[in-house]
Amino acid sequence: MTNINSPTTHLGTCPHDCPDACGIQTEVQNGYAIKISAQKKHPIADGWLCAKVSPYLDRVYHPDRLKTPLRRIGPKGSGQWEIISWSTAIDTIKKQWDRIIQSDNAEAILPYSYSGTLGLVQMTVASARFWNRLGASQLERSICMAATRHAVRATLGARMSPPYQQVESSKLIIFWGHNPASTAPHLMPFVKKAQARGSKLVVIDPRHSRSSKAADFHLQPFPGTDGALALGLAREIIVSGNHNQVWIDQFCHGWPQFRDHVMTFDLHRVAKITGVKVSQIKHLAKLFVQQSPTMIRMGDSLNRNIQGGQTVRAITCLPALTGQYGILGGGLSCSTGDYFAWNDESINRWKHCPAPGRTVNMNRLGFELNNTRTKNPIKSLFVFCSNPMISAPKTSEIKKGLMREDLFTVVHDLFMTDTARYADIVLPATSQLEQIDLHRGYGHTYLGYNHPAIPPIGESKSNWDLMQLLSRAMGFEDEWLYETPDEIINGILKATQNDTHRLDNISLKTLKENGYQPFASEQEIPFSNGHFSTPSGKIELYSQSYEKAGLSPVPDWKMPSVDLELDPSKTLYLVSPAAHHFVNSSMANLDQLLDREKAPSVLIHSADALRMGIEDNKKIRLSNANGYCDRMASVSDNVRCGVAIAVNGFWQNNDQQTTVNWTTSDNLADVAGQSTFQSNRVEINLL
Ligand SMILES: Nc1nc2c(c(=O)[nH]1)N[C@H]1C(S)=C(S)[C@@H](COP(=O)(O)OP(=O)(O)OC[C@H]3O[C@@H](n4cnc5c(=O)[nH]c(N)nc54)[C@H](O)[C@@H]3O)O[C@H]1N2
Ligand SMILES: Nc1nc2c(c(=O)[nH]1)N[C@H]1C(S)=C(S)[C@@H](COP(=O)(O)OP(=O)(O)OC[C@H]3O[C@@H](n4cnc5c(=O)[nH]c(N)nc54)[C@H](O)[C@@H]3O)O[C@H]1N2
Ligand code: SF4
Ligand SMILES: [Mo]
Repeated sequence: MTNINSPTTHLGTCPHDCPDACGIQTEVQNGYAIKISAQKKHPIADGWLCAKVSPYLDRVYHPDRLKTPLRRIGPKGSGQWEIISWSTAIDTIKKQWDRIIQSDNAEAILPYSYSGTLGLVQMTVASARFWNRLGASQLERSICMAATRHAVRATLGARMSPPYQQVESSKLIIFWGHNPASTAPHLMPFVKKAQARGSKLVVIDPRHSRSSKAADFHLQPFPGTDGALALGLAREIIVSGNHNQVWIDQFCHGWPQFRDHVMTFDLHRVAKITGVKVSQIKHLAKLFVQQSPTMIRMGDSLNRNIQGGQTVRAITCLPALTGQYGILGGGLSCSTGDYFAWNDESINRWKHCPAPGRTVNMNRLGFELNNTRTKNPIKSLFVFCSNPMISAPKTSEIKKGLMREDLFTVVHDLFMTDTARYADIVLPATSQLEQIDLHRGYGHTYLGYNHPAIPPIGESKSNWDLMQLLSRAMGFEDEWLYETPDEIINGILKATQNDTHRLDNISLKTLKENGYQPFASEQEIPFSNGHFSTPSGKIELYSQSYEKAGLSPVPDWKMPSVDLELDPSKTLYLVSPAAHHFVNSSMANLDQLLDREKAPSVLIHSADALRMGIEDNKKIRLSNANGYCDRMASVSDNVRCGVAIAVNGFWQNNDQQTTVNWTTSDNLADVAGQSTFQSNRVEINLL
């Protein structure tokens, strides 16, 4: 007989939107999780968890966890609820949807989900099968890194970042618009090992970040000018004769056009655009050619820009000039997302579904909710794994849409988020400790299985359990809507094994036993076979796909138009990067982490503050045509002049405060329907 008091250990994987996808383990005693830690042998987690997930049990057992379904009984957003049973909740949803489908059609229902969990079952499949079967609107999932994916694929054919471990062999590491000390923390030990052996770290970021503290050289361009900086660097490398012509001739397509184009980016012009001195650009160009192998680690903030696609293309072309692709420690690191693709049909089941509904860009949620001119307006919104009132742009429009009396909104979450507050029905969701899943880190090359460690808290249900309830209510009989999570994982693994050799030694059984398994070796050097899966089979300095799409085929940078309504003497760029202690808005309701992140503030350079008469710790308003956000000023020299920084993720907490996304626009980038959070300017006024 087992002793009920002895703890059991359950292997899992961190589900959050973070490239590290750490292997975790939970100790459970008498059905209660008593400790969470990193798996010691997990090659990336290496026995330690980040600041945000270390106190995870506080999140799992938080008194504010939703425990039952709720129905709105007051005006929208009033916070007045009654507890209802699951069967009443599902019945209400079914009745509303039947009505909507009859009067409009299923396209009038929009499922909106994103990165609460990155699991294959609870995110990917739960966002696909039921909704496809229903014929609901499709969601263009372009809030995060769609332009990067598009631009890197156009240039290299695939996003094949080298495993973190290979950074140890780099002589020069460039964090470009990236702050991994906060956002990919398990990369840092590999970088530190390289530095201990004499490698140099360059950080390109308008602010001082936790990562720039470790830098040997820090360049601080204006936000959104990185494309020009990359093209200026390219020019400098070429005119100084330090490019590798033999390599370029063999592996690149469109060299003459690229070379001629970058010649227009002379360093004086580039210095004026970027605010970086000519001498600094020259110094970086020198490091770039002297310190081979060079690895550029590119952050996604760069693609959240109206020229996001062209910016990423310009940066992706740089390592090609000195032949860095295909060598150990060289190249571009951004995502391992294209090592293989999950078999699409096994996820979506398109063949058994009606024609997909129209596609709604998630960055235009507010616009679409208020779009009465369309043939088919959104009548019902179903949000899970996302908190668009905080994370999506142009909050004023989203709020206006959510307040629509004729919109039937359901939110499934662990907490009463700022989005859930506007729902008609709120449903309680399980945490990672309460659900099965499979994960694939986008920073490394391991799959990680997640065993549930504890039973669901209260009456909470996982996303997939909820999809099954909805399928049954809507009368769907297809057996693939009712598979267990393990059956789903097994089916997708098997279907994908027919498409790729990468999963040859991986099975559901081995994953469950080991907790994680590699799908590529740490020694594999991407592109070392010299093949790039672009139309030319080469690195496309001149992109044929961009040409076809009517975009500049060579990476370009143009001066964006300036918002004439803002007073230039009071206007700063506003950058809203990731917080150290939250993942997007997740975890931003935990007191311990809020205390450590400190009160929401906006960082302003002392010269700007002096010029505008702003003092440290005074309340200021950041405003533009989209709206405003009030913050305490934090005056220091930790950001370049002309730029303000307000980290993203803080909650509004019943409208007690506004967030940065009240000022961001829903304009889309040049490619892939990408969000443009970082193309933002605000006027600053004392309150
Ligand atoms: N702790 C924590 N970790 C996270 C997240 C989180 O919210 N918190 N979010 C996760 C997600 S979803 C993502 S996509 C990643 C994002 O992780 P990162 O790619 O690191 O993104 P950010 O923190 O947005 O921006 C990184 C740095 O880029 C700078 N930056 C912003 N705009 C520009 C620009 O135009 N040019 C240059 N050169 N620099 C610029 C910012 O000042 C910031 O210091 O992190 C993931 N990990
Ligand atoms: N201004 C500005 N805005 C940004 C960014 C920026 O840099 N600046 N970054 C953008 C980026 S990169 C991203 S990826 C997006 C992220 O935006 P979102 O995907 O909306 O991420 P979160 O805000 O963390 O909201 C996730 C929600 O899912 C819930 N959740 C967690 N696990 C589960 C689960 O298993 N089931 C269910 N039903 N719910 C769950 C969490 O409690 C949380 O409320 O934000 C974007 N917003
Ligand atoms: S958030 Fe990232 S670093 Fe932290 S535990 Fe999860 S995967 Fe690891
Ligand atoms: Mo993201």
